[in-house]
Amino acid sequence: MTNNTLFEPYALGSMTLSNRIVMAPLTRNRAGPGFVPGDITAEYYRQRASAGLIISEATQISQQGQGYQDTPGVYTQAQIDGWRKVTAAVHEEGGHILLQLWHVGRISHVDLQPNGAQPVAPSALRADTKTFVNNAFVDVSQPRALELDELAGIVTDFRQAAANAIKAGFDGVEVHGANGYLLDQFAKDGSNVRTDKYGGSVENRARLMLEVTAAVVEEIGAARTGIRISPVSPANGISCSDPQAQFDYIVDQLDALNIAYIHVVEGATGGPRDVAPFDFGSLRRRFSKTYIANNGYDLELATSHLANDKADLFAFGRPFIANPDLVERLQSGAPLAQMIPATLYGGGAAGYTDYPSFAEASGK
Ligand code: 8OZ
Repeated sequence: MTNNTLFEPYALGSMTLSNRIVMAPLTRNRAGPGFVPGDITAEYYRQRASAGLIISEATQISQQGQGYQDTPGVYTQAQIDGWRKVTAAVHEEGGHILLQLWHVGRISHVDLQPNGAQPVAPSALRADTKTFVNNAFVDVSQPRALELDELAGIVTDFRQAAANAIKAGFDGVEVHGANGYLLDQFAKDGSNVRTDKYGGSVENRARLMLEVTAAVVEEIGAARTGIRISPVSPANGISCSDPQAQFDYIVDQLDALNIAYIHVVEGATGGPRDVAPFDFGSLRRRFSKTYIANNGYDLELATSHLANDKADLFAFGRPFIANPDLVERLQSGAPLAQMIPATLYGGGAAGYTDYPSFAEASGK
């Protein structure tokens, strides 16, 4: 495998990644009080810094944007200071890290919202899904529809969060436009029945995602901005009657914004790649910069898709949990460790920073 170009450097924006393997964003629910990432989180990302690029766990841009317990934020000074330790650790190891900017929209619970308010959404349609709050999986709360005059504030929150990410030392940001959260809720007609200029047509449903991305670009520059989308994923009770038309349009517009990359969840998030018919090649062709492919990749599939120019970079999620040295293991052919599902969400070091590298595990 020594001449596999997966393990060769790649230029993304102004970064030179040491390989084409990306650590996908992974929610781990280990933020401390005030939703501040702690020293343990710096250690976790440090251990995984041999990824060509790390995309952080989804990070709420405001309290309203939070949907699960103990996820980190990026809207207070204490949170920015906490993240600074994370970015310093990754940079010390020679890695690169972006912050994923997140507003959950309707995937939330009144107990997490400011003053116990209802979560917000494009339309007052409750998702048939659960969230994790008060140490239990519970149904998400009934949301209220955002007023037209509230949308500019959400764009501003994303913009400020991007500025905060740069202050915290991140190499850039990824807008979370995937997995049934706020921007995806606007984009898809199963969750958006608005009759104003943010609902109805393909263009109208795409508007908020594109306005947010444009604001982030204006704030920190296109070379430091990427976005994650999941055109056909049913994650978090989302559905769309016209994903190809919708995401062909979105990607054309993202290309015009000149952002560094699109990160595409191909299929059902964490599930089958062939959940619904969709031509991902169409997105690849429409976007002139970097295409990061995600979902169910292993070494063989990534190698083959790279050889066939279907993607530039490959994001691995769950394999990074139990294999901090995933890149080295893939390159050397070392076996992969299996993660322990019970310690995926919440808790402390167990199942977080205590997975050894292959060298440590084998005493080498
Ligand atoms: C798993 C659990 C909670 C949140 C996503 C941010 O799907 C998430 C997430 C994943 O994008």
